[in-house]
Amino acid sequence: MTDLSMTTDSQSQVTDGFHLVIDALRLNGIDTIFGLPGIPITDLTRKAQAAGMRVISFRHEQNAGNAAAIAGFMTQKPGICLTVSAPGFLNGLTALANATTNCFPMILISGSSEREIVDLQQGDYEEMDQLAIAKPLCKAAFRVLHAEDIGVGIARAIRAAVSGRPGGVYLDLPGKLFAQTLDAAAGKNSLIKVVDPAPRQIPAQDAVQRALELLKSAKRPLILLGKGAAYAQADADIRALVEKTGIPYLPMSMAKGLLPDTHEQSAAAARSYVLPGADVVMLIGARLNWLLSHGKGKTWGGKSHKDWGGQKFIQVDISPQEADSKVRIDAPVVGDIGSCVSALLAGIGANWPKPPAEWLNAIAERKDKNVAKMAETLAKDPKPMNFHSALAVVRDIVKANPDACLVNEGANALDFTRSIVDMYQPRKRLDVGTWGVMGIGMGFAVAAAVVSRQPVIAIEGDSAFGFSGMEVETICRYNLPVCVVVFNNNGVYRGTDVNPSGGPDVAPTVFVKGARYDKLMEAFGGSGVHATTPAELRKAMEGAIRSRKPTLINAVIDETAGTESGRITSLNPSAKKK
Ligand SMILES: Cc1ncc(C[n+]2csc(CCOP(=O)(O)OP(=O)(O)O)c2C)c(N)n1
Ligand SMILES: [Mg+2]
Repeated sequence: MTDLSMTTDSQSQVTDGFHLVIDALRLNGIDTIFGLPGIPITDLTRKAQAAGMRVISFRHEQNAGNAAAIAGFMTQKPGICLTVSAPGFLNGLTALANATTNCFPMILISGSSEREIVDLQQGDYEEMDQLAIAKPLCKAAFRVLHAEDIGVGIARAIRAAVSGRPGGVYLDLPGKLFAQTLDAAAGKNSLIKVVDPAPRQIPAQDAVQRALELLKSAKRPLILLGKGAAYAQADADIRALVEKTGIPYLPMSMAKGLLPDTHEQSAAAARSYVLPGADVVMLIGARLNWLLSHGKGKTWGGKSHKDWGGQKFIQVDISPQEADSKVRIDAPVVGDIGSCVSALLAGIGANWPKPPAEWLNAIAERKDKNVAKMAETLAKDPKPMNFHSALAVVRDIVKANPDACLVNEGANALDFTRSIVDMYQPRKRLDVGTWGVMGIGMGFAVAAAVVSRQPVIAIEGDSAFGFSGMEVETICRYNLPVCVVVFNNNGVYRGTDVNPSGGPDVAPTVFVKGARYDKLMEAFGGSGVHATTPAELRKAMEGAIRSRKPTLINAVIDETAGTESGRITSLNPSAKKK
């Protein structure tokens, strides 16, 4: 329950902008701020901490923003990122845009400079028209000019972030606002405790019926679970829907673990068979974006890259505008995922016919073959260690610690981890999402540890890690149970490229060879381990989970083992002219 007491002490007759912001957040059950102090918000961080909020201070705003975004995904409450004006704001903006793209609810609260000077472009300290710049990159953007409007401003930001399709919201708080005073009682009255911030959206009954009829007609049905399904926290109903229909399913990356990846209906190990093979596909909180080849082309059995594969689609989504955005959707079901799934579940009743055995057997056959092939690869012990032999270890550790969150970024380090490491619980796999953005690693790891209080394992490409690596200090400072494993293959994709000109600079994809990322962690009092074999990696990971001590393992990976762009080589243009 939210503590309704105000930070303004009862004796004083006035409150101010600082206290009203804090009170408004607390009134709405927000207890954590991820940010980076400086003018004009330093005192806000201080006073928030004094009021009992958790204030997690980062080394770069982008990481604070990513932390806020993933906290939003994990909790359905908007994650708060707090930054200073212009440069701090811009540093946080990438995370805000990424959150919006991924439908993570977050609010970027940024201090800003004097409106009168900014608007006349007279050169204020950190002058920037932040509201205008944020607008196209988020779901909504607001500015509060008067202390008595802080309550409304925060309420609007919360509603915009979590209602409908969640996303990023920008809230601009000019420096002058914080010192404005208000009668304490009037201030308290001006705050709003948002009632029902993310109202359920019940799907129309005829839409549900249409979807069920189409699903029933299928000979080769498939369910696709997206990140939206994971976000919905409708885990039991989603599992019941999958199990009662008996339909094979594919989890998108961050939906892994919604049902355990070892579930017999998972078709993940037969993805390239089920996508072109299915005749009716039910998308639940999954968009037909590039990650699903836009629902057409060869991935789906189409003749060429833009051709429809012949599937009929049911799309369960909170946004009515999602349907038909890439291919025809025969049965859109619009509503919040929880309400839609429970309506579908009610509609299927007890005697839903299982899909034809021919389809299920064909999938099982492919799965078995692929799983056996993978087991063979994972059992090898090559020297040097490669992605597979290292990930065989990570797979065991995650299996033994299903409560742990798994943060993951990189190219090969991402793709191999996604396909090799099984997840067992919902919302435990946190990764690069819709954009495939590098740099989420340490921000996500910090937030995952703070929010879940469980151990966090971050599997990081050495390039990916570099984007947020300085936050190992943050991890040590807050003594978080984070085990970072840097898959060190000396570069982006591989460490083997050479400068084609023969000049002294190394190739653009290559880093310092044999770098010791473990020493970075040691610099701040954490534990650093240099691991060159699966046995060393296993021992170090087990030790990190057991001790809950901040740990960074420099896992040396064969520099020849990766492929360019990992699994998405086909999206990578390369010069035709040699
Ligand atoms: C912000 C951002 N910048 C650049 C990229 C392009 N990019 C994709 S993967 C990657 C790094 C891959 O190298 P690494 O993390 O070491 O993974 P590896 O394939 O070597 O395991 C880069 C730079 C990106 N996705 N996001
Ligand atoms: Mg690398």
